[in-house]
Amino acid sequence: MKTAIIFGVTGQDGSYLSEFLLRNNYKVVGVHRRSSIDTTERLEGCKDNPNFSLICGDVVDSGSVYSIINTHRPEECYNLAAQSHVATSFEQPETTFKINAIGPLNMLEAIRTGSHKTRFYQASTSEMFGNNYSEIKQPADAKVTLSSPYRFQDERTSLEPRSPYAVSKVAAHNLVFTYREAYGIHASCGILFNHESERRGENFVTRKITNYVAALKCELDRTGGNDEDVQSSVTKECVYWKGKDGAFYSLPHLQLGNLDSHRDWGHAEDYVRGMWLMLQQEKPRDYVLATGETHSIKDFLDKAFECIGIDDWSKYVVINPKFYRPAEVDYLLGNPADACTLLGWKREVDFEGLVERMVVSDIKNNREEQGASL
Ligand code: GDR
Repeated sequence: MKTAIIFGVTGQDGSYLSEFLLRNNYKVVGVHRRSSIDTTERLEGCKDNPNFSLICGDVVDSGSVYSIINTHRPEECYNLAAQSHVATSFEQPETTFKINAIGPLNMLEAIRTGSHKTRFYQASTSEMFGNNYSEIKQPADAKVTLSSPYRFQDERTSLEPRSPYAVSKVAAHNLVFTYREAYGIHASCGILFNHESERRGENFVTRKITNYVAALKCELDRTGGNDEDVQSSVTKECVYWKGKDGAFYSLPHLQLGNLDSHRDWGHAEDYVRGMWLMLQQEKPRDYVLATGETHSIKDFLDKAFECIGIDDWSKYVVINPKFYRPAEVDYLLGNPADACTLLGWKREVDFEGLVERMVVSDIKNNREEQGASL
């Protein structure tokens, strides 16, 4: 039985990866930071598995990282621990840099000095490309119609980070390359484009939207309101409507920032399979995981509101400059051709399926919470 250590096990990806590895007969050691509140709710699916154990550790504490890796000497080590919120990295650049760059450095040093056979996965990101992209012209004999010129990012696109978060991830990405070349460590980076799910943190734009849409649907259903009767009040910063009992009900607006940026959104469950595939290859290297499709935040809003039968979301959404970033990444569209060809990786969930799953799950959560408070 192989052992895998996952740093950052309590996050969205950590929980899906744990479940995947346990299904594939691994012993999983999950590492999380000590906290006075319970942060393990995403691990409900693995907590009772006898092959799963949870230990405390901090990636910025080199002694802690060294001791964890050398106690277990795992076959595989996945670094998913990060300060992963891009906007927060502008407010806390030093913390972001320490966790995201010094953290993996500690792991690589522990592997180099005491556990050389451990294969290492580093969570790199499409944010590293910034506003850069590669470009090809549509070939005359192309079998599919691409936007022309076709702009994308892949493993050969150069990195132009635009946030403290992205800079910290580039540092880690380059460290992995260095340790691979200099010491022959089996270390690979997954350059993952945005990947979301029912377990996504609530301050990322997708989950913020699906949470709101679910709350709206549940409130309209509960009070007998209708989209056609809903009015928007700018002064009260809310929408309101008359319920079937004649009383007025309201919900705050959904406040968002830049709606024009484009992201390549896939489902996290597909992406953790890709992480594992990278470590099964004889030779380490970096791979892009993406869907090959891009959508704007407006497209996401369209699809999410469509899931609850609303065609026009404009009265529900207001722009709050607070959610704009000092520097934005405008356009991401990943080309996962290498991962598809060399790893045999393929995403299963498409954009529409992703949004539907998130909205349905948030409606279910909302109804359960409403039921519990009755
Ligand atoms: P991103 O994800 O920065 O791409 O990084 P996020 O969901 O935070 O933002 C996506 C886009 O939406 C715009 N936006 C808003 N974003 C947030 N969070 N809140 C808002 O209210 C809002 N309004 C508009 C943003 O400006 C941006 O353009 C994610 C993270 O998971 C990273 O850790 C990961 O590396 C990359 O994806 C791939």
